[in-house]
Amino acid sequence: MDSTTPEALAGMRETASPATLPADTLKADILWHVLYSLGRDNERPDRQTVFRALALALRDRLVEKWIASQRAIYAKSSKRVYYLSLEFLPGPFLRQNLIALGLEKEARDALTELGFTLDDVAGEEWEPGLGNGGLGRLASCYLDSMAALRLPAYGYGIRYAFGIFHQLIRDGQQVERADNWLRGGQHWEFERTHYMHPVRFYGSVREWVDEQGRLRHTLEGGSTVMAMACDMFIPGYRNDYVLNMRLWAAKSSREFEFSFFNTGDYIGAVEKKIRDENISMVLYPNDEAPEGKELRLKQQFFLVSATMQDIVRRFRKKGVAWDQFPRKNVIHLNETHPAVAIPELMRLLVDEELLPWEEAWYICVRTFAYTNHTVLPEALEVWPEELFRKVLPRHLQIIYEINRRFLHDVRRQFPHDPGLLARVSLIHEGEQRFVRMSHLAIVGSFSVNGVSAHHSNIIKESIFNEFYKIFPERFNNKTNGITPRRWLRQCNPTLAWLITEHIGTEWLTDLEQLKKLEPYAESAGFQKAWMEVRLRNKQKLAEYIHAKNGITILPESLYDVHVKRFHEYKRQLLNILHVITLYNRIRRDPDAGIVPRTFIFGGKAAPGYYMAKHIIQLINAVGYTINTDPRVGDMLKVVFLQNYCVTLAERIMPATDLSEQISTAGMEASGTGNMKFALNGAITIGTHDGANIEMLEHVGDENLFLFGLLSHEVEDLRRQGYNPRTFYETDSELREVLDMISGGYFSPGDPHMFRDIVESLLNHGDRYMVLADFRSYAYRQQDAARAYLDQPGWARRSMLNTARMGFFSSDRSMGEYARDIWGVEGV
Ligand code: GPW
Repeated sequence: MDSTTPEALAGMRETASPATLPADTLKADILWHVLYSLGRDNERPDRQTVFRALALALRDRLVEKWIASQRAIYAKSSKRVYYLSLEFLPGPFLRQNLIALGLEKEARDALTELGFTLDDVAGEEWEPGLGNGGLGRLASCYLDSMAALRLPAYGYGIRYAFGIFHQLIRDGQQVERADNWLRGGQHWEFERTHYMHPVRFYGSVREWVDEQGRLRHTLEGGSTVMAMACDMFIPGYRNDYVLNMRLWAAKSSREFEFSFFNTGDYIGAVEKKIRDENISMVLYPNDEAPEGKELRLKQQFFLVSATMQDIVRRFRKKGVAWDQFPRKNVIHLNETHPAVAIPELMRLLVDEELLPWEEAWYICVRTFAYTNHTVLPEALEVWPEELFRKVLPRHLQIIYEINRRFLHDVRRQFPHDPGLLARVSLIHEGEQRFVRMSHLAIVGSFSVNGVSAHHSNIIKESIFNEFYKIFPERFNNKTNGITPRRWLRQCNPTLAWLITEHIGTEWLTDLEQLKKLEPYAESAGFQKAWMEVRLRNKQKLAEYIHAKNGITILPESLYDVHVKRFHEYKRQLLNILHVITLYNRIRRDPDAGIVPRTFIFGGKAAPGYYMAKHIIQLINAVGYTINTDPRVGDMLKVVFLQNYCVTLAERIMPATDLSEQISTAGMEASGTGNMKFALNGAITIGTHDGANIEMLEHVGDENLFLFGLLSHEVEDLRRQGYNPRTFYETDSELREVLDMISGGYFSPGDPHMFRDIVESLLNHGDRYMVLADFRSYAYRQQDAARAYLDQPGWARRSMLNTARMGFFSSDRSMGEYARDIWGVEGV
């Protein structure tokens, strides 16, 4: 019988019991979905159709396990963890889901029979770019680890119709294009079209006294938008456990407003619908610089209000008293973006459940935990009071009451420091008043954590020092981590295989097992195998670069890679100054014996961030000059890869020799790219910042190139009066580089093009201390080049980096959160 006839397919599905779909039905399931879910001829389906059908076939398996996992959580009455984040960056799902379900080989076989390869089919997936960078990606690594650890957890976020923009480089400049990731449908999720919560904005607060003489607050007027749940599944690694990430999409409250119809205003009705659904239309593309727009505040409350309704509904099912709420729930705030959850829970408890304020507050501060991800002053979120009052009038009142009581307590605890109250107040008072979201989050949470040891110390010693004195027991550190399933097993299958051949598979769920590789570091045979795998990865990246950028690079050259969001504090500018320095050395002496290098850059700049975009343009201009200069040849290449995203990171990490982690000391909270590179055997060149410092402690200083000022030296220098010009005047190589940029060497058509970059360094204070660190960076780069010439030595360093990255698994991070903050265990 022909296996593609509807009868044959239906028969095959009947014989497969739903609870245990065996793997060998995968091909039949794909063809079944091609016909019945996608409505296509299943005789010769195209690649995109096969991808969609395979996704549906896997979703069938995921949903079964998800139901079973949810039942287990309910049956155990476990305390639940709610991880609230305005951003998630899951990356493509196909390979991850296959690996977690143990279906990779079956999928390959099924696809081969259908005339496709897994690589081709996986290439059809468009990743959901529902985050900007590190913060969103961390949330997704954490969900993966929560599932691996079988934690009773839920991720909550927003299903933006448009994720982070797609970046093109045109004429050397960034151009943004809309990311229409939902075009063609979404096959991993379930849209719960009948599962909606109302979310209310605006209106005014009416105060009244009820029959018992209580003062009551009721919101009147305003407008209501519906939040529709969309669930995506996150499977644990081969453990039959599946969590969900619930993303809310905005839907108009009524399909059409009847009042408009009554007045015959049909178009007015449609316009209201469109306005409402705008709430979840687009992710704000600003990283570490809040936009302060009304729509963004509405997005935050939209997530919070819908999620709180879900949490309360689940809690109510159990019929226990409200004072048990913190024993049964913990709500984790990923940065302050969802911190309006604190006044929202107070509103639910006080206005709706009629609990006394003190009791409600007692519940609140035992329920919330807050992670801070930045100390950059411009990144700390504040909202103009007027805007807050307009959008969330009752919440502003509640914040004022929280603040009144908090300041009262502070005054009693520190009676002799009158200035203190203004500094810790939840409200910044000045010409204009602002709500300080970080202060709200600290006061309303039982735990406040930083994301690396260094960052957590800075929080305690400087930016939140006064809160640390008030609530010392709340402050703690949880160093970030990354999931080894995506960032080694999936993205670097050949290296993963080499490792597994020698130490078995345990490292996949216990990354400290990589330590067992250390004895092989001296083995010539293993070194050779290691370097062969790495070279093949580098060849593949060279092919990709050739296809995308038309640039030919030497796979044997040193791949020196700087990929992350563009931000002045991340100092891509310092890197390109060094590139130009090498270029000048080659121009002066073509036989200088410089190690052939390929510099690879990637990353997006916020569309309104002028300087970041300008630096992208400079890198591309320098690249053009160098790549077309015949004197340079293969000695130096500069490549800018457009649209850096999770998918592209998966190509780059396995092929990198030198990882650039060169932020101004004290400014990068942790970094997580640093960990991904090192796990794949890259060596780091970096500053004493964020998690670099802990990486150094683990890999040893002979295996990581550290340079530059320390955090306290940056501060001291700034306090003493930093004069960047002295570096310009005393360092002739540096001077030559800056003069070339400002003199139009890289922009012959427009000699002034990059002048303001040099201005920012020489005449506007060089806020990120690029010039102060230049010389020590250049020296350390020379050390790196020398080390690369000794290939066995490099192989040893590379392996030891991988072998010693165990600590940086997100399983370790999540284990610490679960034990020390949340008080939960695996189901
Ligand atoms: F400013 N991070 C980020 F703290 O990617 F909100 N986007 C952001 O908007 C912020 C932080 C915010 C990053 C940090 O820069 C990085 O150092 C850290 O590793 C990452 O968050 C995850 O903790």
